[in-house]
Amino acid sequence: MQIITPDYILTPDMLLCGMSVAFDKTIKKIAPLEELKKEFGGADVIELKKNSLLMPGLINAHVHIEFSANKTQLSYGDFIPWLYSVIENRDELINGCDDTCMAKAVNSMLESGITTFGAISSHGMDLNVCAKAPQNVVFFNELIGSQATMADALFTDFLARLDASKSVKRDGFYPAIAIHSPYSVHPILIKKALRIVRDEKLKLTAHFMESSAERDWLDKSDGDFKDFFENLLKQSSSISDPSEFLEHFSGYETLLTHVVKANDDELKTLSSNRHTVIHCPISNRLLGNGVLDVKRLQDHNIRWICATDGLSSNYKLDLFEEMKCALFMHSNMPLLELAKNLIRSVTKDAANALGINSGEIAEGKNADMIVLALDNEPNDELAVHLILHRYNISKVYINGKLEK
Ligand code: MCF
Ligand code: FE
Repeated sequence: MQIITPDYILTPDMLLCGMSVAFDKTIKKIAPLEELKKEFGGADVIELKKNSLLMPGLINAHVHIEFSANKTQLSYGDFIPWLYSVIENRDELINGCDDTCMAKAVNSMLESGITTFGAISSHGMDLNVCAKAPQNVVFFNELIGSQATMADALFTDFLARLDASKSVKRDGFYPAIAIHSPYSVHPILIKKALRIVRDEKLKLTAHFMESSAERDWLDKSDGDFKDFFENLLKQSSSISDPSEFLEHFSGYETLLTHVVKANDDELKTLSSNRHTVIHCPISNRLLGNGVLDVKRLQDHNIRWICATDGLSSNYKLDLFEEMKCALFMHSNMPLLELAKNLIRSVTKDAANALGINSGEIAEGKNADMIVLALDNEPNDELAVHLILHRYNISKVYINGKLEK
């Protein structure tokens, strides 16, 4: 048992002052230090510097670890040119990203206070690094393929990757399923995968309505995707429409990434199915996809959480950076309220969306916690200050173990 003695605790719903936390793998009790010392006699007491703040470790629900080799290869500014650049550089990017490259990405997340991440695994090349990562990992095996003729082969490969991820037996590692997107996964494949989700109660995610090209292709089999599908995949029309796609997910609380171009009917469906939107503001900007209307999501009562996406569409895997960009991007929202929502989105809300027992400094929760060195006493605007000032992260605990 250990007792940590910060000056302040952000739970994240409340700011506590003068309380300490007794924990092993989980948080046992939050109370004044003297009380904890009496109750947990032999516990180690961790002393901290003045103005230290304890808060939940951050949760990055969407990242593509296998794409971590990209720095300047991929073309930014517009979705379709980006996609062509992915296809052109794919082998070089994926093969150029060995375990060392991926471990570096995972370690950079740890350094920036990320104690859980959702890895979208396209090929299973990241399994080893994710299995060994210090963080909790929701390992989303991706299913992709729009051609019915390829369905069997693609599904066999997907099942092999899913099985490999199930053979990882460690605390905090959760095999899961990602459906790439409505334009790239054939309904036959989606149905087969969803049966596994249902039978094995796995977590589920998908990219949805990221670009106008996607919107136009799914609605009208037209727009910027037309040449791509005709020339590369010999496909003249879309394999599904958005409502058909969403229908597959009814009854499964799904994490849908991007959702920038969704219409009101689709948002109603998201809301009634209790889906969560994963918002990746930097990725959206860099791929020319515009700005997610988070106010509209809130009006529809849809939970949204903030994530980085991969280094395929970002320059950093850092949720503080991501929140800062979001704070400036959504300039129509009240500043403090948005800052509080952002902090909650990468802690408590992300944990609930991923179904993990974390994201809060509360009794019974996993001891996933970070310590920040504030430079003075926090005030009512702490959420804004946390996002603006990039305070030093002095300690990172994951399941009670000191990892930084
Ligand atoms: O999230 C970004 C942009 N949207 C879609 N896909 C990806 C992103 N970063 C990497 N990808 C991967 C995706 O998982 O790119 C591959 C898929 O395996 C090809 S389709 C763009
Ligand atoms: Fe993505």
